[in-house]
This record gives sequence, C-alpha cells and structure tokens, in this order.
Amino acid sequence: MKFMRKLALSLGLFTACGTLAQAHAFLDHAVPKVGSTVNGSPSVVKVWFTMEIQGALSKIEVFDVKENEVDKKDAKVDPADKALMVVSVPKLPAGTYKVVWHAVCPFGHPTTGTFTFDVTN
Ligand SMILES: [Cu+2]
Repeated sequence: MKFMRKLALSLGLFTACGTLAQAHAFLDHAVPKVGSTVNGSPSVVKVWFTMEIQGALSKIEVFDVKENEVDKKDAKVDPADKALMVVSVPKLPAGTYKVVWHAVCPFGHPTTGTFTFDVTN
C-alpha cells in the first residue's frame, strides 16, 4: 500500500512535468542576447532558463564558425540563481559564435537548444 502511494506520487510528478511545458527548462534569455551583435568580446556567456536546472547534468558550450569549442569548459550554475548558467570565454575575435545549451530540469528531463551571437571589434 505504501509502495503504491509512492508509485502514484512519482507517476503524478512525472505526468505533471511531462505535460506542462513550464515544467521543463528552456532558454529564457541570455547575455549576449540571442541573435545580437556585441562590440568587443564578452568574458562570459550567461543563459537564464525558465526554471531551476540541475547543474551537474547541464552545460553550455560556445563554438566558433569552424565548430571549434572556444569556451573554457567551466560552465556552472550560479549558486545565487539556480536558473542561471555561466561559462567563461577567452577574448573572442570578431565573428559569429554558436551557443549550445543542455539543461536538465529538477524532474530529470533534458532539453537542448542553440543560438548565435556576433562579436565585432
Ligand atoms: Cu521537466
């Protein structure tokens, strides 16, 4: 009986998460802004998600036009805002950069997406 209640509870949570788009982590906004052109290299790329994400399972990667990963591979969730993930980048030359994000919501559902921004000098 106890087990059945637990099972029902976990199925209920799963269903809630599976049926509500809000229960998954999607990109809310970013800095540099999605599709924007920035003058000079940013030092970090920040992505805010629509909800908290699991830091250990989530990441942000930044690629140049040749598909080389240029970030410092130190993507982490901001301890003060668990919906925000930050990754450092070196001084980026002018060009177009693609950000690839992989997020996992607290219910364990993975989402992914990409956007680009341009750097001019
Ligand atoms: Cu979810």
